[in-house]
Amino acid sequence: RISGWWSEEETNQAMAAEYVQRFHGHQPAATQCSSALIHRVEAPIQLVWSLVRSFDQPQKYKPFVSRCVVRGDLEIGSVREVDVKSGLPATTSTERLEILDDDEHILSIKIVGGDHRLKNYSSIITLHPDIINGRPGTLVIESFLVDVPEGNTKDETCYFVEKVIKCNLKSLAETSERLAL
Ligand code: A9S
Repeated sequence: RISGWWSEEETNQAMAAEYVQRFHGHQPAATQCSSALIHRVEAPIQLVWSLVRSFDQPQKYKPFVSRCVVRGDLEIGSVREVDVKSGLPATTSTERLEILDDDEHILSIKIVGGDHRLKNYSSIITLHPDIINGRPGTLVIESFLVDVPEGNTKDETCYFVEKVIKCNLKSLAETSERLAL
């Protein structure tokens, strides 16, 4: 080991930390919770982004979504009505497109309605080119900010939302890697 040189892993960790710092800095209030999740995908960024950027079709990779209808076109401010599969603590979610940046690969949404308990929920997902096992890959970072519902703790809320996002990112990776075969 040459002192002062970073291993590939250390470099990747440092890069991810830099991206989180730059794109995912939320300032949660005392009654809110926030965190960021990172997932490495063994597929090229263009392919992963084509799934993430489809604001009108989250069901392309989100396992809990049964259908989605968007009013208007994919402009900033467009609103989608998401129907959620049975067995979950919700049936619908109304979500607004806040950022869709095809250059920086940034998508941000705000949940503005629905029969669920996630109030003032906003999320940002960013994609970053990476080399994974010597092949073009994608570093996916998703962060969120949400109110802690009455009767729940910050930890419970964070645990619940992180569980959903982990499922979404795992499914995004599986879908992308299958398409990249
Ligand atoms: O869909 C996302 O990107 C993230 C979340 C946290 C979505 C959560 C959800 O759709 C359920 C999965 C149904 C859980 C909503 C809006 C409320 C829930 O309680």
